[in-house]
Amino acid sequence: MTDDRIRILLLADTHLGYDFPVRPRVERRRRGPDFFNNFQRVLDHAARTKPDMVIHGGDFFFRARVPPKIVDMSYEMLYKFAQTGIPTLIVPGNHERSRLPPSIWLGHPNIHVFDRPRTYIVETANGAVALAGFPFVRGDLREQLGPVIAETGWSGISADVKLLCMHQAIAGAQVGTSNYTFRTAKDVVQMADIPPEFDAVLAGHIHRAQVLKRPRTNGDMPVIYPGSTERTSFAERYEPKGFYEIDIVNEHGDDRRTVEARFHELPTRPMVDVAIDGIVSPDLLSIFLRERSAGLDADAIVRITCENELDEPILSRLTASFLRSVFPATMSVQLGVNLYGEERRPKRKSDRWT
Ligand SMILES: [Mn+2]
Repeated sequence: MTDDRIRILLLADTHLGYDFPVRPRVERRRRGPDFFNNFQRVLDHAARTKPDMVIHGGDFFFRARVPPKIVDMSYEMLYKFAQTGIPTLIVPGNHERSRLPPSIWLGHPNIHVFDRPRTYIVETANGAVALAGFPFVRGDLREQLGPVIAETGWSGISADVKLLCMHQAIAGAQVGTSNYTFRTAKDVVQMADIPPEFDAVLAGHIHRAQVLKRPRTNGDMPVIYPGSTERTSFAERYEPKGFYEIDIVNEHGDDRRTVEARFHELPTRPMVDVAIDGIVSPDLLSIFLRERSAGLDADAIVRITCENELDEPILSRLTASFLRSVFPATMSVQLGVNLYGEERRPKRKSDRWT
């Protein structure tokens, strides 16, 4: 490794606060701590390896209104990390409705939020990096995107490296177990609308880690999604979770820079489906589920699904307390939407994944 590279750690979609009730009514294995643990693992890695900056691509929290305790826990982790002196930039995502809850914790001089379209400059030993970014933009991007990118002021700023940070779906991004691909919908960023002068796009919103390419005459521009740091739904059950270490290398001594991205995987608990066959008799349901759970990882996240329509006597037994009584306390158990028919499914296919 040479010394003239600019090193960036990129993470996104931490969804802090997910399944983390402040005053839980029932004792059961929650997924909330998994999300905090992986966020802490990323910060620990960064504190050890000391990149020039850390960028969070958005969906820091799991939703817009977060209990003050969750806000404080999350920001305190961020604040402690900022004490290392490493600049940390955050793009507000759709889950926080394009705006992070205000707090004195965010006032740390090393924490920078893209609270509006703007460009931050981070000076490194190997050059100045201009980071243009904007909070998540809802709805039709065909008219909005150009002006929003222009509003960051990126074109008037001189720097050695220019990066564009956003929390949006970009054409070509894939999600889900059947590889749903975002293409031409009006809320999808089209590659041609990304100014070719940027060295790379660093993005959140898509929960599967992937690197896309924006074609250019002088070499493709990488568009990097680190994905979520934990699985937010069963649609992500086969995806490795983690973050990217990105090196920007000035190999040729001229204006051309090479962008290298290495994925670091984080530990996650396995997600498994346990299907109930419609022919299981209600009296044997607990034995059936106990047998199924015996073969699973002790930390499994279990989803109960059905292979065919279930009768009312079976459905009425599938209560939360029943499930807690048959599955080990170390597992998290949830009911799949297919148990209840169509009406509870999300309206849009892509809504499930971001
Ligand atoms: Mn997200």
